[in-house]
Amino acid sequence: MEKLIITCALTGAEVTKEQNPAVPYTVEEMAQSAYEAYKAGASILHIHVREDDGTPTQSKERFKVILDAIREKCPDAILQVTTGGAVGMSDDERLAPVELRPEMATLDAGTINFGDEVFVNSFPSLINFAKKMKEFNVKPEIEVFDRGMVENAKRLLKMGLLEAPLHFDFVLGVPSGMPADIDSLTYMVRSLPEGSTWTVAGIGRYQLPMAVYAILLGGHVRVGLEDNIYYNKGELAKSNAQLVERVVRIAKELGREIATPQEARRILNIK
Ligand code: KMH
Ligand code: ZN
Repeated sequence: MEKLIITCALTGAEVTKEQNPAVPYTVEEMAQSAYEAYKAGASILHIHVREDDGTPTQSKERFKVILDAIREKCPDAILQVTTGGAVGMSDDERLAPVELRPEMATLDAGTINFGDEVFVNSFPSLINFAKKMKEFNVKPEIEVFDRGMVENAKRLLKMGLLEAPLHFDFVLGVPSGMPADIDSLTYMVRSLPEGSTWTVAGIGRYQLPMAVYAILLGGHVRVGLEDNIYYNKGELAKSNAQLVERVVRIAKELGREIATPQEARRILNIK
């Protein structure tokens, strides 16, 4: 089995400091939280940015400042920008940080109910996102919330807009999406094109069990406050690093070593 790539999803667009004071907003908070997660063992940092008051933004300028601040503290970490942004943003707005040529960006592979809102990703939009990432030489992490989204990725691959080997993130446990259980996870894994890599992000209380399944199945793991603000039932996570540290401990106990950023680049075929 390959070494384990741990992605830390630092802040997202939905969770707030009111829910958990450890959710980072400011440049300094983002850089510090990224540094702690990286030191704990995260080789990929999944990055949304916020204004100082917590408002999500896809501003290229704000992204640049935050990416630079993170790079200064974590020089070899793989920085993965979100193009999901927050529900309701336009495609152009969402795509802005790709122009900074980060090593990776997310590509949300379909439309889904998201709380009481709809996270819209039409197929023409997917074409647009894939083209932009190809143009700027950014490796997509294909975010799939449901099984049909894998089919969208296969269509893009056939159209030559994505390049194999593909890398997927199964986001499991969003109330209207694929449930976070072992049957769903193995079904998703079986559906992938040959040679693909995958990670799993269990939402909320599913974060830990999904991570353990991925460690055992040879996949990779995403944890972080974006997806889950708790450490245990009723106990808030103290930091992003605390969530990463637990995955590192469990992986080591199970005989799975942790990938460095350089090893993660090789595993994901990032040039
Ligand atoms: N904030 C969600 C609407 C991504 O980063 O690509 C979408 C999201 C996925 O967070
Ligand atoms: Zn995200």
